[in-house]
Amino acid sequence: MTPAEIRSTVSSVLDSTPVLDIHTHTFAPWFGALGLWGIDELLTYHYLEAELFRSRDVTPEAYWSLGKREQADLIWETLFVRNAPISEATRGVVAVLKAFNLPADAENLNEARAFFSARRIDEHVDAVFALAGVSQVVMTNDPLDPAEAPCWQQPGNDPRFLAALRLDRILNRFDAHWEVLQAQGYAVERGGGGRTVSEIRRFLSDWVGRMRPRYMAVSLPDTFLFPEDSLRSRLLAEAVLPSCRENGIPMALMIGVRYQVNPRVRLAGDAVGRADLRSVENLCRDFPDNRFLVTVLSRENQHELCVYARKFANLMPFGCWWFLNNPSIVSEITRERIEMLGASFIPQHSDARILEQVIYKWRFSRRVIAAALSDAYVLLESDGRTVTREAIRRDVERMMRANFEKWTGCAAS
Ligand code: HDL
Ligand code: ZN
Repeated sequence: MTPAEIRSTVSSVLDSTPVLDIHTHTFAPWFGALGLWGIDELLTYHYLEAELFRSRDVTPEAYWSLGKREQADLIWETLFVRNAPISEATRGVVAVLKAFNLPADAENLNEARAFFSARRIDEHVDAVFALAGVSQVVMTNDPLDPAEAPCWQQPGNDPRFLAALRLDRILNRFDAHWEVLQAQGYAVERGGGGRTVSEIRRFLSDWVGRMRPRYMAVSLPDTFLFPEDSLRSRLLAEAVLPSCRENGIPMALMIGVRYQVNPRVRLAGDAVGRADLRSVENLCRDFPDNRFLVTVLSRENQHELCVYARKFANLMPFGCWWFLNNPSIVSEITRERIEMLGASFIPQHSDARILEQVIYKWRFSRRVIAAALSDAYVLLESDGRTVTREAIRRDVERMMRANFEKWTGCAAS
């Protein structure tokens, strides 16, 4: 194939391969109001709130005192009317509006609001997933979240939405949440004494049975170390990782957050720090029967993560997370991964918080992944190997879903 034929083949294969989106904050319709969608939610995304405070003379406190629609109106006027929406997150809203043939340059949100308010969520999910080229998404499910826990009393069954058991409140903030565990009937103790470890193991077993999660997950600070003399380290080693092995599911480690550096801006208040990835080295080496999904938040940690993935076959790097999910950085990360790992990694997840975000996040990601992948095949062709459409399809299928399905045991290995 010529380079031009390779590029068009890669793009058409990527566009026609439905992805399994392995990490999102979306919820199936049976979670009710927890599932965010529509133009007001799209505009009050914390990425856009952060950008608002840089472009408008409004304090966070004044902004938080507004209602959701007023907040959305202020963001629309500031970032889309008074300024060109050239950032990643603002351009994303433009792409979503265009996908539904809505004007992206309107002075107000009247037409967009009328459109979304007329949508019925179940059909809307199908339409959004079709536009995004997504077959399934993995949610982020927190059994200690008081808003979510009741939903699991009578769980629905929506095969488009898979569960992931999120453990931040237990592993990072046990002192603030141990009493919630106690109230759910687990004999845990402040500080982790007594039967805490075995009771956390029982808690995990109960929730795996209830949620059927594809993996367990935790986000970790840039200061995360393993092993260390801490309750987190003990719970990870003695409860969480054994439970993952017992249930045949991976552990997702999402490392490098500096939490709430500016609490005034709430969800937008987290930042990034370079982590010591020897923690990943220790975990992969000392727990060879566990499988790890790992994503890191610092661009400086990405190359190390690639190297570790070459050392440990039980390490699956995934995604260009959060502050890295920008075309310039996604390109760099994807290229170094292809160069060092071939097709043995998971290039991306959307991290969508609002349903329709999967449309733009996957459109933007496919564009960048296609360019990186095409360059690799053009080099292969010029170095002496004929590239076929079938070879491209096989690699794309592997990266966009089969690697994950194999890793989580939901497909024949
Ligand atoms: O911890 C996480 O899963 C992060 O993705 C946070 O939710 C973060 O606020 C986010 O939405 N990043 O895209
Ligand atoms: Zn996330």
